[in-house]
Amino acid sequence: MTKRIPTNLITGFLGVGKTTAMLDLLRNKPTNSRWAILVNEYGEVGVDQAILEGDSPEQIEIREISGGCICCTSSILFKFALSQILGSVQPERLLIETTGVGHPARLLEELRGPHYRDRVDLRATICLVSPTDFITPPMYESPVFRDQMELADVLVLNKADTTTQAVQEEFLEWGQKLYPPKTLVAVTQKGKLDPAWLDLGFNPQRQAKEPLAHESTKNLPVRMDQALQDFFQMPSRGQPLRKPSANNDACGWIFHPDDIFDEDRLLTLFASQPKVTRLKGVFHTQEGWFVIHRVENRTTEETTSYRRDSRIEIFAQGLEGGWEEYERRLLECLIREDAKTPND
Ligand SMILES: Nc1nc2c(ncn2[C@@H]2O[C@H](COP(=O)(O)OP(=O)(O)OP(=O)(O)O)[C@@H](O)[C@H]2O)c(=O)[nH]1
Ligand SMILES: [Mg+2]
Repeated sequence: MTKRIPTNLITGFLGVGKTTAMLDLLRNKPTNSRWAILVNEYGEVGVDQAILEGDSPEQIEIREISGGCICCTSSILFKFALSQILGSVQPERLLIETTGVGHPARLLEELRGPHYRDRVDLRATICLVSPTDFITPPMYESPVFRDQMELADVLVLNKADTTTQAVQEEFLEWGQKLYPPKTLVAVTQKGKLDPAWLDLGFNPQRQAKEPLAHESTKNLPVRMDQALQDFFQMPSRGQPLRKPSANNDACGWIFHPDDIFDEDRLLTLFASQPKVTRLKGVFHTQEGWFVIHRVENRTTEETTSYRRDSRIEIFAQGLEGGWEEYERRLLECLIREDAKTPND
C-alpha cells in the first residue's frame, strides 16, 4: 500500500511570513528527511521558488505554480504538480504555501476528496497573521482574510517584534475564543514555528464562512497554453519579460541574468511607492545578488545564492502611469554598459 504523505497548508495574507516560516522549518527538519514544497503565487512571475532555492539549507524538491490561485485559475496545474510530487518525488512531508490572496476552502476540500485522501495525510493548517492586519478593522471585511483564519487549525501571530505586548495578548485572547476552537493559538517572530505543530490534527469541521469568495474565477479557462508559452520565452539584456496578472492588480518582470541593477536606485524606487501593497524580487546588483521585500512600507534586503535571473513581482493599485511606466523606472535602475567600470 502507498504511504500517505503528511501534508500541511501554510496560509496567511500577503507578506505575513509564510515563506520565511517554511525556510525555518526546512532548516530545522531532521537530517536526511526528504521534504517537498509546493508554492502557489498569485502573480505571473513566481518569486518564492527563487527565494526558497536561494536560501534552502539543502537541495529540496520545490514546485511553484504562479499566475492565479490553485483553488481556481490554476487548479489543473496544481493537480499536475501534486501528482508528480506524490508519484515521483514521494517526500516524507509536503508543505503547501497558498497565495496571500488565496482562499483555502476548495484546496482543503480537494485534498480531502476521493482523488487524494489515500495518498495525502492532511494535518494541521497553519495560518500566519501579521499584527498590522490583526489591528486593521477593514481586514475583517476581506472574505479571504476571514476564511484563512476560519479554516486554520493553528493560528499564529507572526512579526511579534513589530508590535506591543498588549496586541500580542489581545490576539491570544481573541484566538482562543474562536469557534470551533483552534487547536493552538500562538505568537512568534521570524516565522519560527514549532515543528511539532505540523503533526497536530486537521479538523474537518471547520467551515468557510465565505465559500463563494473565489467563485467568479472558478471557471476561467485552463491556462496551459500560457504556461507552455512562458516556458519557452526568455528575456534578453535590457528587455525584460513583462507579465501582468489577469485582472491587472499585479505585475511581474523577469530580467536577463546579465542585467545588473544599481542597488541604491532600486531601493530609492521601491521606497517611493506608497501604492505598492506587496513587492518582492531577486536582483543581480553591482554588489551581488539580493532578495528584496517590501511589505507594510518596510523594505528589507538579504543576500541569496539564486543566480538564474532577476525577477520581481508587485501588487499595486492605481500606480501612476501603470505597468509600462513602472517598467521604464525599473529599466532606469539598470547599470548601462557604457557606464560600467572595467572591474564590474
Ligand atoms: N520584522 C519582521 N519581519 C518578518 C518577520 N517574518 C517575516 N518577516 C519579513 O516579512 C517579509 C515577507 O516575508 P515572506 O516570508 O516572504 O512572506 P510571505 O507570507 O511568504 O509573502 P507572500 O508569499 O508574498 O504572501 C520578508 O521581508 C521577511 O523577512 C518577523 O517576524 N518580523
Ligand atoms: Mg511567500
